[in-house]
Amino acid sequence: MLTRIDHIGIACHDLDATVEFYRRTYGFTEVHIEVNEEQGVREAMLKVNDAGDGGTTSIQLLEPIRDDSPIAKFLARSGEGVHHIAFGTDGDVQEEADGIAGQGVRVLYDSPRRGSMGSRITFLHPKDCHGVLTELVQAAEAGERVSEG
Ligand code: CMX
Ligand code: CO
Repeated sequence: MLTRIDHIGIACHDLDATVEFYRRTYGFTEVHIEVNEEQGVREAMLKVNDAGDGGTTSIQLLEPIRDDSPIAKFLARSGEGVHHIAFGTDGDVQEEADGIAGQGVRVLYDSPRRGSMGSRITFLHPKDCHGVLTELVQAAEAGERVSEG
């Protein structure tokens, strides 16, 4: 089951400046920064709240590290702004994705890839979700969390 908003993904040109804006303006001080080579981003997760199901709800700021990454492409076309929403599941993310694929929604990955802090992620095509790029997230168990970069 999808039990929370895990995060809102926001594309930005300058990660450090945008993190500073969120800290200063909203007081979100719990920040985790990492590089995800596969996704082509340097990213920051700013925790907004505990979600009550063991997960959290965060703002994910995304700065491209390559010109051919999805975030670079998005910034070139649309500029800075909301890029995707991510729902958190309390179960297996692939099972969740399979169920949604069965309703005719395109799932972008054959199997989950690595997201922030060791989570498992996949995406649904925005054209099948009323214009919203949608991510599904299974948080790592507390003991499995890995941070990189
Ligand atoms: N939200 C809504 N619509 C979007 C979109 C977005 N973020 N990105 C692209 N689109 C739309 C475009 O507007 C375009 O629409 P039109 O055909 O009407 O013009 C259409 O989708 C195709 O756009 P495109 O630029 O050709 O985009 P691509 O097909 O190359 O890529 C997508 C789109 C979703 C398949 C690609 O961005 C992707 O694979 N995303 C998943 C991975 C990702 O986003 N990683 C970064 C975040 C990592 C993280 O969250 O951890
Ligand atoms: Co995301």
